[in-house]
Amino acid sequence: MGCVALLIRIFLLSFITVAVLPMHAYAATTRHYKFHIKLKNVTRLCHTKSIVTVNDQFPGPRIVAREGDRLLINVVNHIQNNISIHWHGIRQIRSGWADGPAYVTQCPIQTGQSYVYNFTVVGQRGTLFWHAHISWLRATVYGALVILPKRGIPYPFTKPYKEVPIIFGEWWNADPEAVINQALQTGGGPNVSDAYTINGLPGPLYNCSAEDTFKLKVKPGKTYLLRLINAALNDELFFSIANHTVKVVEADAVYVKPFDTNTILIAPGQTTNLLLKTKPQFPNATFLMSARPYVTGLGTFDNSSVAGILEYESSNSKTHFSVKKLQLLKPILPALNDTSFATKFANKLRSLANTRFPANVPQKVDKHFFFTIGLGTNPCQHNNTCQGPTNRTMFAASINNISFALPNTALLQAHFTGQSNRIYTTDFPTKPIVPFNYTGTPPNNTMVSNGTKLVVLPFNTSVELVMQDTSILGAESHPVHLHGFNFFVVGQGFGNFNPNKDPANYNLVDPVERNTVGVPSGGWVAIRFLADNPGELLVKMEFLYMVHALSSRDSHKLGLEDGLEGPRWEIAQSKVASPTS
Ligand SMILES: [Cu+2]
Repeated sequence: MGCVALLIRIFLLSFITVAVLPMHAYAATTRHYKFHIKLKNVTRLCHTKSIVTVNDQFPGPRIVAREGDRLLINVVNHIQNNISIHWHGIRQIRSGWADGPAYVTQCPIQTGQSYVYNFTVVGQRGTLFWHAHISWLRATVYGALVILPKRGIPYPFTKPYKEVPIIFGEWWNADPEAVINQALQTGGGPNVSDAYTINGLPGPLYNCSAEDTFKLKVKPGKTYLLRLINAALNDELFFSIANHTVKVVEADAVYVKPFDTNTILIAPGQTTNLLLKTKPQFPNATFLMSARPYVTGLGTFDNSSVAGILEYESSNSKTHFSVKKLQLLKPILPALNDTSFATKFANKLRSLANTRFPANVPQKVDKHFFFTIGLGTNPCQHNNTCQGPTNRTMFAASINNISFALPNTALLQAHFTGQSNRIYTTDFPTKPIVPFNYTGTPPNNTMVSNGTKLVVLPFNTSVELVMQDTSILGAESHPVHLHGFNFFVVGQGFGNFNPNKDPANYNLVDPVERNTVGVPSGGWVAIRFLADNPGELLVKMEFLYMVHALSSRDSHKLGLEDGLEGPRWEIAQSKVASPTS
């Protein structure tokens, strides 16, 4: 599959001296869920097709737990495809086997088999989500994962009257597996989606979809907590509600300093909690809430808009008025390529950084990494005709010009059974082997190398990673996701990162802490984190056109591409085939 990944393994020198976390009086609960992976016929945009679901639900069931709870989720596979489920954003402290990426932390669950995911939610509360982590099954297999604070612990903001998940997705009329398989074969970008969805519904801006519209019914004068989740495969999305301001209070299950805005930007893999204070009186109108993509690259993309409706309930139930007669107001969203908005929005996100919720930003750095993130090419194989970007090449995503090759043994298993030598090497370069003008005129030779390479870090290393977009085959914003860790976004900028000047401007006081960040188009982002979670980190990039891993290894059946052991990085690309994230 088109993906680039880097695995960073964190060595815990003694596995015996694992500290036991102090237990508070709070009684943690074990919560049991059962996920039956089944096919179900679903109709959207007047197309009926069979999709993969959990328990016949689309989107899938909501998982709710409190901080400190243990989750036991038994996944039973009733379909022909292999599957695995990833708990996106969960830190998985010493529970790497439960993270879910197929061929990384586990072999996939085969037809007729089951697997119990067993993990405890430690030190996290907020909105996350779960999704399938093999091939493109996550196009329909996803759902909300809500972590409430421990019992008796309030939110650090107004107690909401109600809480509502708002999950963005992407819908293909074709079978998503066929879409990604074709892209992997030709080396071109996958066909773009036919619609975006809110909670599985495309809404009134699409043909044939007025009945398939998400409606949020609210009362005047109340505060609602909207738990936004971007479960789309490829696209960063702008979102706005007509004539309403929202307050951002959390990102990736970490509280932020609250700020008001009319529009938010959310990358695939990110979550954002918003407070919506409804108007004090019944307004004689209904309001569209709408999302559409933020796009910076050269490839084709789905430029359509999804919408739901915010509908006020009249306090006067006797008036049998018709909602349909009310004026419908529409929000104004930024232009599709509004990088200025994206930059300003990113800069507004700050950690709470108070006594209760400190921002433990590493102030000193043990290990520096500089990664170029971008596209490249692999040769077209077997006398085929390819499509990326020429008929003799296939698009490949790369980090430091190395495109990740997904193994066919789960990496964590290889490590655990002492067979890592034949599965991966630990020589991933900490910086580009051949430096160049990353955002200037691209080099003529765009070929990447392919391999399953990782970096080994001693336990408790404090790490700074600068990720630099490249202009090879087009500069583009690349969302990057780290498994098993949150990181602090200490700096970002445009052009080439300057190690002599840029660190002076870092925010080491209250930078936002999250698990997914966008590398700015034609720019760079610097993150810091403490490598305190033994396991394996994957730095992975998935691009629209990147199909590299497959091109040289026929063992890569499609879709194998997601996942690594334990904590991992994934770099998803907007508009690129990103099977994971
Ligand atoms: Cu994840």
